[in-house]
Amino acid sequence: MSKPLSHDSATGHVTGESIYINDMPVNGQLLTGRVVTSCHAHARIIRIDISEALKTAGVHTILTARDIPGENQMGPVIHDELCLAETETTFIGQAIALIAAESEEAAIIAEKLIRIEYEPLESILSIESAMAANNIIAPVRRITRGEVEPALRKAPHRLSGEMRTGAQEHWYLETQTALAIPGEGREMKVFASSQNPAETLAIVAEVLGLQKNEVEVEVKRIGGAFGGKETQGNHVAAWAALLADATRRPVKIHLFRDDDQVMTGKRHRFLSKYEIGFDDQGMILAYKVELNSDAGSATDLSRAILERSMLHAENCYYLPVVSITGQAWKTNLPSNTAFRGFGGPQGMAVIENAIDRIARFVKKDAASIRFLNFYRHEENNVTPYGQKIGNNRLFLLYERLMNSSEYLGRRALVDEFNATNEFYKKGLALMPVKFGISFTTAFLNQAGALVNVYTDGTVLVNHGGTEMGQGLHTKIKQVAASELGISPDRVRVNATNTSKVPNTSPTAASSGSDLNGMAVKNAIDTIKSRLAELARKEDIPADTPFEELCRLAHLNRVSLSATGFYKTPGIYFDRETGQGNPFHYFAYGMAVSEVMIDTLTGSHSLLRSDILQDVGDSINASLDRGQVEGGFIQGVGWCTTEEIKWDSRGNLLTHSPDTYKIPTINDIPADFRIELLPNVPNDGTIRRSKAVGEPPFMLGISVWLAIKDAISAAGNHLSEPALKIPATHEDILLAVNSLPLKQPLL
Ligand code: MTE
Ligand code: QUE
Ligand code: MOS
Repeated sequence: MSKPLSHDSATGHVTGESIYINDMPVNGQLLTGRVVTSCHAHARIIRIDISEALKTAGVHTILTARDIPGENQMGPVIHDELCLAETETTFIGQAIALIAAESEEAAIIAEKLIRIEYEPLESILSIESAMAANNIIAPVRRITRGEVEPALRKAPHRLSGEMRTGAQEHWYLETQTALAIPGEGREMKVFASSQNPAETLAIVAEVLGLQKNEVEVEVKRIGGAFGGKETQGNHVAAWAALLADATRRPVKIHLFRDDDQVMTGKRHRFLSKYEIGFDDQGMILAYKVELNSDAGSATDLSRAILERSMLHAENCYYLPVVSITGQAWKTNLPSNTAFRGFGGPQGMAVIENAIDRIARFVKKDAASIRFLNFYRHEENNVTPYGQKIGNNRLFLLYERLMNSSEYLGRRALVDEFNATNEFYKKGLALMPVKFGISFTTAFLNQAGALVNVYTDGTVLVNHGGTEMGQGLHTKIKQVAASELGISPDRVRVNATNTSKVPNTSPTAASSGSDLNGMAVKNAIDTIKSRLAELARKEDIPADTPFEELCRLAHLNRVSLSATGFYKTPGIYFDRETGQGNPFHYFAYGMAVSEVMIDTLTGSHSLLRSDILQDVGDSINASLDRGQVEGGFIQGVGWCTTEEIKWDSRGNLLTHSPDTYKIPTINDIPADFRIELLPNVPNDGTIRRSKAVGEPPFMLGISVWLAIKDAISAAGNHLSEPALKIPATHEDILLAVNSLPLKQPLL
């Protein structure tokens, strides 16, 4: 099944030898780039005066919008995002001017001498005020099955409410960084920290007014991305390229942590409204949900993210009658962007909260209500968007995890603990996840590769995916080695480069190894069939070593280099009707988490989490476990401590690690048990594996549900705790204190 090959960079990261952009040796000509940004959320720009700043020693150039040789544009899908602001600013942190200087110090001195005169305008800083002003970013979207209003009216029981999920900062360890090196004429080479080198190339070419064949983008590795460098890595690349083009010197921009947090977009916060109808058993009969996202000031990927939230609004549950609507709202905040899960977590959180409420209403354990409503084979196995659920793993996961986590026994222990402790309360919850694998934008489901075999039998693999810590290059190396039947140390995976493999998709949607693995296999199949033909013609014995075969191929003038291509078969989605088959398959996972809260302080501790994840036949079990751990904990952060706040002017208040709390070693479960579901090959993918990058994120919601269970226990499970995501200690305390009836003294 899996090979114990360790991550490509395991030693390199620990010893510090792995090269990031900031470690690259550049000649003595390197200049530092600095971005001057807006301090108003919404204002007219009256005047920009750079004359004093330009006199600063060591400053080479200062650029504003009018100096852009090409198009002033960096929107990835909709062209509604300026590279540099012109007459108006639409969020705090928006780029207005660029400085290239001999040193960071000189650039900072110059920045202070730039005079920008603003006329402040009214700003919109919340989803509610965007709604009141009808400030939409895209037309409303709908997915429906049946008539929801009559079905809700007919249901024996109904619950309705509102659910808020918060923004989230990516907190990649390497902040946004790019190094642009001018070549001959106006050629430009950019070393980028980007999940999407092809799009970085497109944006750089566009702002410089160049053809795509004049720009080259290379990505060796990214110091973490999590979706934050799918589009927004393009911004620093475009700014650095503008400065390099103007000065004809290499220019690097490496954002300070606080600047990065202020300037870049985050996970979309959502304000969602729902109504759910169900019977006495807790079986769902009808569900109506309105998903509202805060897009920020420009479109970025908001449409695709909203779409994915709608396609995950039912999570693992069959909804006979359903109405899902989605709206993205425009505010004066940085444009929100991709973040692990890509809307999935926001859509799922609403129904998971609703199911919790159903369980409390019918006085049954929430896990049993989840089980009752699961998709079932041959009966209720069609999603609201018309895709059939094949290879449903929910029952396999549920049975195995309920047993291995000893759910029922621990439920009794938790109840007993709660009956005998006044101030500490425990909570337990199960959370299932079904995550659709494929870009819902069909054309993105393609990949390319270029495989070079050398005459000594060693192999250099180029593919379109980027390495951001997830271990993609290690998996690709294993795929190439096993397809060729050689040892992995004879295979090297090259830095991702747009001149080797062009027109690629972002490394995103968890499909990096699915897509690029297949493209690499396709290239290797071509080389293998050439070698087989040679062996037949020349009567070369079957046991000839690979390197000898390669040498003979060269002598017989057989090409040892091939491109490969892959496109996912059978996927389509009609946005108008909200129907189709958007996903190649589903990745499933399940988690049980147990927490304890302190009802006097609102603090919580995560006692134990058991996770069971379906990764098909794992290509590399160590890497997959790493993704499950990291994804889960990042989800726990979103659900508990990571809270983003802005002041009334739109200034980010939580702009550094002292005010924004990501999980640390103390936040992992005291008892953490991860298992990969055994013996579940996934037909039709590379090595029958499954995607793993994003799905475990949403299992973090189990911790939130467990916290809610613990708060509920403080009120004898008689009332519904009002809780948002994240449930910070403050929220927990407020929820406990607002329970109408607290548990009486012992
Ligand atoms: N793991 C690490 N270490 N660093 C990352 O930036 N990004 C996640 C996930 N795991 C990320 C990560 C996201 S958002 C995605 S979409 C996938 O990795 C992308 O890689 P894959 O498609 O190769 O799984
Ligand atoms: C999941 C994703 C992405 C997605 C759809 C998903 C994603 C992404 C895009 C996208 C959509 C339209 C574009 C484009 C990108 O869609 O990451 O450039 O024109 O970038 O279901 O992760
Ligand atoms: Mo991941 S959010 O699809 O980069």
